[in-house]
Amino acid sequence: QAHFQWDDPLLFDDQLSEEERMIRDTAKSFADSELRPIVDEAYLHEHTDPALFRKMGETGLLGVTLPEKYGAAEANYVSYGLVAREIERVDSGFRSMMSVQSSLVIYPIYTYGSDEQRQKYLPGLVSGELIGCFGLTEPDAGSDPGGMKTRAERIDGGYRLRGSKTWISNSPIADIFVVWAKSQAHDNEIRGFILEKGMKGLSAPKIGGKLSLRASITGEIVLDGVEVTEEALLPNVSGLKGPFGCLNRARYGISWGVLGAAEECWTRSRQYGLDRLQFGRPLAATQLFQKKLADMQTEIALGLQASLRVGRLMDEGRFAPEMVSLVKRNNCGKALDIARTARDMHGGNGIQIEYQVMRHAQNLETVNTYEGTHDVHALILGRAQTGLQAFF
Ligand code: TGC
Ligand code: FAD
Repeated sequence: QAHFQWDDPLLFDDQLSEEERMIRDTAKSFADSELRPIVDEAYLHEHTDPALFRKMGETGLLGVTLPEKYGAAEANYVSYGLVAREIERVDSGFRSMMSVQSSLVIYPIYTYGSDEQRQKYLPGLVSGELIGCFGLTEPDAGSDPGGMKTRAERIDGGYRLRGSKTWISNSPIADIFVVWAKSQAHDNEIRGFILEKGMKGLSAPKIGGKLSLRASITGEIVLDGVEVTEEALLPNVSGLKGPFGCLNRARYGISWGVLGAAEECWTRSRQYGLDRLQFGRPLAATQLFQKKLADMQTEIALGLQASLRVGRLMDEGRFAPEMVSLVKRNNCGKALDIARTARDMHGGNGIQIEYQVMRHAQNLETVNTYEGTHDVHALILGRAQTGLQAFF
C-alpha cells in the first residue's frame, strides 16, 4: 500500500520523465533565486525589469519547445507547462512575460515566418536579448477579435498599418511587435506583421493604474501609418487561425501556471492554519479550515492531471483546441477560488503583501479574463457539444 503524500496526493511527479523533472527543477530554482526576492517590490511599485527576459533566456526558459539550433532547450510541451507552473508559483505577471515571449511571439515567427524572419529574430528572442509582444486585442474588439479595425493598406513594395491595440503585455518595453491586421492586399483577411521598435508611426504607451498583474507591464500599440516592406508580413498563415494557433499554446501554458499560483496559496494557508492559534488551538484543527484545505488539494490535484493529459496529447500531435479551453477555463476558475479562499483563511494578515495570497488573487482576476474569458471558453465548449454557436 502506498504512503499518501499530502502535497502530491496522486503521485503526479511519478508521471514525469527525468528530463521533465530536470527542467522543472531548473525553473523552480530560477523562480526562487531571481523572482521571489523581487516580487513584492515589482508588484507594489508596478515595476517590470526588462533584464528579467535575459535572465530567463540564459536559464533556458524562453521558447523551450523550439529546436536547439535557435539556442532553445528543444523540450516538450509538458516541460513548457512545468516551467509556467514554477514561474507562476511566484507571480502570474512573471509567467505572463514568459508566455507572451514563448507562445505569442517566438511561436508565430517559428511557425508562420519565413527562413529569413526566423534567422533574424528567433535567436535574440530565445536568449531574451529581444523582448516581444503580441497585438490582437483592440479597444472595440476583445472577445471578438474578428471585429478588429486595424488595417494594412497596400503601398508600393509593402504595407501601411493604421489602428490601435490595447491591453498588450510587454508592449512599452518591446523590441518586436507581432501585430494582427486586416490586409487590403489579401481580401481583408487577417494577417500577421512583425514590426520593430523605432519604426515611424509606432508607439506603445504604458497603461497605468492596474490593480492586478502589476509586475508585468501592459500597454497599447498605436499604429499611425506605420510603413513596412513585404519582409514584415508573416507569409505562412492567413485568417483568425493565425493568432488562435498561438493562443492554443499560451492558454495551455496558463492552465499549468495558475495551478502553481493556487498551490502557493494552498500550502501557505495550510502552514498559516498550523501556526495560528485561536480559541486555544490551531486554526487547522477546525473542521471548516480542513474542508477548505481538502477542496484546494483536490482541485489542484485534478487540474494537474488534466493539464498533464493535454500536454501529453499536444506532444503526440493529438490535441484539439477545445481541450485547451477546458483546462484553461477550469484551472483558472478553480485557482481564482482557491486564492480568494486563501485570502480569507489568512484573516487580516491576508490583505498584507508579506503573506502573498491577495497578490495572487488579484493577479488571477486578469488570468481568468485574458486569453479568452471564463465565459468565452464556456461558449467554445458549448458550441463543440451542441453544434450551436451562442456568441451572438
Ligand atoms: P471562429 O469562426 O470560431 O473561427 C475563425 C477561424 O479560426 C479558427 N479557429 C482556430 N484555429 C486554431 N485554434 C483555435 N483555438 C481556433 N479557434 C478558431 C477556425 O477554425 C476558423 O478558421 P477558418 O479557416 O475556418 O476561417 O471565430 P469566431 O470569430 O466565431 O471566434 C469566436 C471565439 C470566441 C472562439 C474567439 O474569438 C475567441 O477565442 N475569443 C477570445 C479572444 C482571445 O482569447 N483573445 C486573446 C488575446 S491575446 C491575450 O490575451 C494575451 S494575454 C497574454 C499574457 O500576458 O499571458
Ligand atoms: P469583453 O470582450 O468586452 O468582455 C467583457 C465581458 O463580457 C466578459 O465577462 C466576457 O466574458 C463577456 N462576454 C463577451 N462576449 C460575450 C458573449 N458573446 N456572450 C456572453 N458573454 C460575453 N490582448 C492581446 O492581444 N495581447 C496581450 O498581450 C494581452 N495582454 C493582456 C494583459 C492584461 C493585463 C489584460 C487585462 C488583458 C490582456 N489582453 C491582451 C486582452 C485580453 O485578451 C482581453 O481583455 C480579453 O480577451 C477580453 O476582452 P475585453 O477585455 O475586451 O472584454
